[in-house]
Amino acid sequence: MTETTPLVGIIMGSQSDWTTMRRAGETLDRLDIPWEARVTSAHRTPERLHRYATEARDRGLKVIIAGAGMAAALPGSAAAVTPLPVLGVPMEGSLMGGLDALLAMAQMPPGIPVGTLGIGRAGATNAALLAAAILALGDSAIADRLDAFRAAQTAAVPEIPGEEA
Ligand code: RP5
Repeated sequence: MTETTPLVGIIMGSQSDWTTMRRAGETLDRLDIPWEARVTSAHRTPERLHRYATEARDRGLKVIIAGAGMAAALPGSAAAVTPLPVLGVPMEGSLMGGLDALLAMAQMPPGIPVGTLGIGRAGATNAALLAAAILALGDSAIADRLDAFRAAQTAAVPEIPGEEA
């Protein structure tokens, strides 16, 4: 396995999800964690999704981050066929503002969990940080980088509020 073998697979139900899901990739980049991204819809490209999820572990992936909106079956469908941890990110672009996708992801039947994050960009960022925390359990270099990320984040918070930029 080379250093650049992806450890995290970022999948999404549509190209339209990428504007949000790219936050996950950007966050993983800050932690120097290799990742890949694919559009794999549970409804529109079910065979592509099934192939991706069933092959994921053997390809060296450790965590899957799945972003989807509306019916949002993607993370649950992936979780059904891979033993890897699947983190779901609900997309905000629906009549219900993403609440529909949030509930669809969170309300998995017992036996097939999806670790569901918040709606939209915050959820995509936090999915990447949670993936990093999972990877850090078995990789001290990632653990060190995650510690440094959090320390820098803490240092960047002013104690006394200033004027808005
Ligand atoms: C879901 O339907 C996708 O994840 C996306 O959030 C939503 C709308 O898809 P598009 O019509 O924009 O392709 O499957």
